[in-house]
Amino acid sequence: MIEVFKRIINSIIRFFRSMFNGLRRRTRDLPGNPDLRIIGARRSGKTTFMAALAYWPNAKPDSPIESVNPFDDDTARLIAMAQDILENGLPFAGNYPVEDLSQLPLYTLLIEIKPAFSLGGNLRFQVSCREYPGELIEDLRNRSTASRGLSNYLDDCADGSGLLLLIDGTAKEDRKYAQAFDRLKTELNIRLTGQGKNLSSYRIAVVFSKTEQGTVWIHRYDIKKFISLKFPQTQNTIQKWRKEWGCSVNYFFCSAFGMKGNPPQPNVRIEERDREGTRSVIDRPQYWRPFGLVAPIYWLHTGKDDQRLRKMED
Ligand SMILES: Nc1nc2c(ncn2[C@@H]2O[C@H](COP(=O)(O)OP(=O)(O)OP(=O)(O)O)[C@@H](O)[C@H]2O)c(=O)[nH]1
Ligand SMILES: [Mg+2]
Repeated sequence: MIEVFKRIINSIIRFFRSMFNGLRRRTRDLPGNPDLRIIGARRSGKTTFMAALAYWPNAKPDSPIESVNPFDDDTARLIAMAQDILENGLPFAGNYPVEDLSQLPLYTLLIEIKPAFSLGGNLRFQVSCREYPGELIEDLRNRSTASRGLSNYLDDCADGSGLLLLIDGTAKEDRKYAQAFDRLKTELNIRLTGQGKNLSSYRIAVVFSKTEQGTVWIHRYDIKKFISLKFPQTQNTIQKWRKEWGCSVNYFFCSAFGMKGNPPQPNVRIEERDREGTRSVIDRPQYWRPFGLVAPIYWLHTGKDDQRLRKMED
């Protein structure tokens, strides 16, 4: 009798253990496939951001990100370009406006992140991203040029589900960004309300690139202070945008090239520096490890700010 009872108890324990392990390991797919748009001035680092994200070089084993995988041919080509160009210490050629927007590549990635606690499985989500040429910022500022090209880009942008504004953190062009984003707000408002979309559910990630550079790096623990010191007018515009739409805005730091060594130094060779920002290439490709690239994408998708993804240092 006791033997039978023991056997029953053991099989119940086995059943719950296998269920628990199954739950632990199961990868959960986040619903939805956000379709993001990246806007930023010339050489703010848009192509490099996407390429570094897609390539995801030298990930640390304890990184909260399990993997980043290409989902289509455009993205596979971007990775090949990252290997050919960035890994050989060269920069990308700039992107230029096109007549037909369907020619613009739409990069689709499958990103898997580890659970915040050891219990629970990985989380997987798919995201598409389209990069616009930096000229758009100039066109937005220049109210007299209501070019058809600009209008086409804005129409396409209004079809996206969220916006990533990329700003070179080393640039000294606060006024320029403030003016461009103010116009962008007005133009998108017309289009989104025209489509009957709810402005309050829109998300805007403001991302500062090239954070490994000293002038940005020293502010890495206080992004609010950084933006109010270096980009006060842009901050005003974005705050106004958030209030008027009742939408969500969040700020992020990132570097497509990252740091090297201990104490950490920028893994970068500077080619040129001016008001527009910094032009540079990777110094030691074998230690190339970007940071902060997934945090804004994940937030744009879920509205959740995962602090692990913001980590910049070892
Ligand atoms: N220091 C540093 N330089 C970077 C980083 N990301 C990009 N760059 C450099 O910034 C310059 C411009 O990068 P791109 O990715 O071509 O910029 P873009 O925004 O796509 O430019 P357009 O296509 O002309 O609009 C290049 O010299 C890059 O190597 C970064 O994280 N750190
Ligand atoms: Mg580009």
